[in-house]
Amino acid sequence: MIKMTIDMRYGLLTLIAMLVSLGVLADNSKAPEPCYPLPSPGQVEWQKLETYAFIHFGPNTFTDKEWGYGDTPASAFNPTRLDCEQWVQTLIKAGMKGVILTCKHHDGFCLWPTKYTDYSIAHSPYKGGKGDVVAELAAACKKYGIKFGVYLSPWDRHQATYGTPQYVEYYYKQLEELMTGYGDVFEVWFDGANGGDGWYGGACEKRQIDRSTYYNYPKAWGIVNRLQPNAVIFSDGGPGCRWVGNEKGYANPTNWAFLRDGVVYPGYPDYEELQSGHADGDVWCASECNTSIRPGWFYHENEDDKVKTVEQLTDLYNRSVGHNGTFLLNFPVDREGLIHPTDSANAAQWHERICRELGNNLLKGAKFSASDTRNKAFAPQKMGDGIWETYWAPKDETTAADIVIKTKKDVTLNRMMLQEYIPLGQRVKEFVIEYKTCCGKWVPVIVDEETTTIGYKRIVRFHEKTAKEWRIRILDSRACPCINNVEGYYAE
Ligand code: FUL
Repeated sequence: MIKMTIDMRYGLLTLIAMLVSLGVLADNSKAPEPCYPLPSPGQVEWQKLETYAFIHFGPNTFTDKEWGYGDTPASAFNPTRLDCEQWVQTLIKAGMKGVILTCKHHDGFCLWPTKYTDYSIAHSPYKGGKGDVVAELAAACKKYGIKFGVYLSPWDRHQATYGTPQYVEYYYKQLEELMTGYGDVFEVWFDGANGGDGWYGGACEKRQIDRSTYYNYPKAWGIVNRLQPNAVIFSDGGPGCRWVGNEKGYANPTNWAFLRDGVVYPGYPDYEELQSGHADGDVWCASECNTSIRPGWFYHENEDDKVKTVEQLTDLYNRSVGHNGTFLLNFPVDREGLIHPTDSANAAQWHERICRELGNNLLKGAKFSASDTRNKAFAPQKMGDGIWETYWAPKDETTAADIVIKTKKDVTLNRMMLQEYIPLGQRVKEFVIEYKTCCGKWVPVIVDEETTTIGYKRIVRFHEKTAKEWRIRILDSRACPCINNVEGYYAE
């Protein structure tokens, strides 16, 4: 054996330090290098909201339509018992952390007394023209501590100027009103839908616009960023968060929080790609899974018996929040101005069920170990400490590793929840969950969907198994995995 002199040791350490600084060798004494693209701190906080609500309300509620043509008189808007506090109380019982209101839908009617058109609540019978649903909802949100968001339809079937540059200026001014008059806004929704035909001041014709250029979205987003710097901007392609490419409320099990920069715009024709994101994307843009608690977005009496069941909502939660997305659930407010009792009952029971299914972490107190760990600060036990900010990580060069979880007694599980520490990027490409049989053999649990990406949150539902030892095999990852949380549950 060669004995090293002090000089030799010093030389070796200097050489290692040089190679690390040149990027030839990884420095495993520090935190892992970020794996791009990364979310902004605001995007991380937004994803932690997990579930929030949509409210669709306006003239369509009174005319029994989904897309108003833009010619319904303002006098049609006449709720008799409108109560935004009832909405917010219902949403809180449903576990919602915020609400986004259709301040203006495609019909162009404004739920606030805008300065820029007569086609608004100020010309309706509601509160003798003195009402402002945007202000009433924003105040109720503030009172009960949930977030408030804005939907302002770019397509406007009422305005005579729609299709000209003048309309776009009008749109920006309305956006400014909403971004300044109603306190903090957590999300702004830019809808990509445009069916072409409309009333347009009586012209009653089809108007085509170039969806990728007409609205000059970067300018609209600039207004939001300037006036509401913390708001997350939703559109088909972000920039804050993206549409998930369907209106059924789910993301694919393989779901990347990335998009290729500059490719997707509101009205993007290949929107099915958005269900999984772009695996090779270079900007962070996580998915928001939107759907309505009823078949329609607006209230229709003939859908009173078609409200989504607790079962259906639970399934969607697992395929939205549990597939690395957020869940945006719409509540159509009825003609009186209230959320219907069936909708509120189902939503509240759904929330109770989620709390029951995922409320008791049976892996709490279990011992975590891993086939590789970079150093003590990133020890495997960090996955079981319940602290979001701490995580396990192996060495930089490790892109496949095993995590073993031992419990003191046998536990029966049929759900596992995994989380990546996303401030350092989304990394895991493929994993398998296994349990150890009584004869010491590792066997994969039976899952009905692919176990590929994890992201902010992945909930895996599997056929129940009883064991004392569980193993998560990370088979492939874009860089060393950084896992901050692993929980296990038994859902009856
Ligand atoms: C779509 C719209 O056309 C629907 O009416 C609804 O507002 C939904 C959330 O987005 O694009």
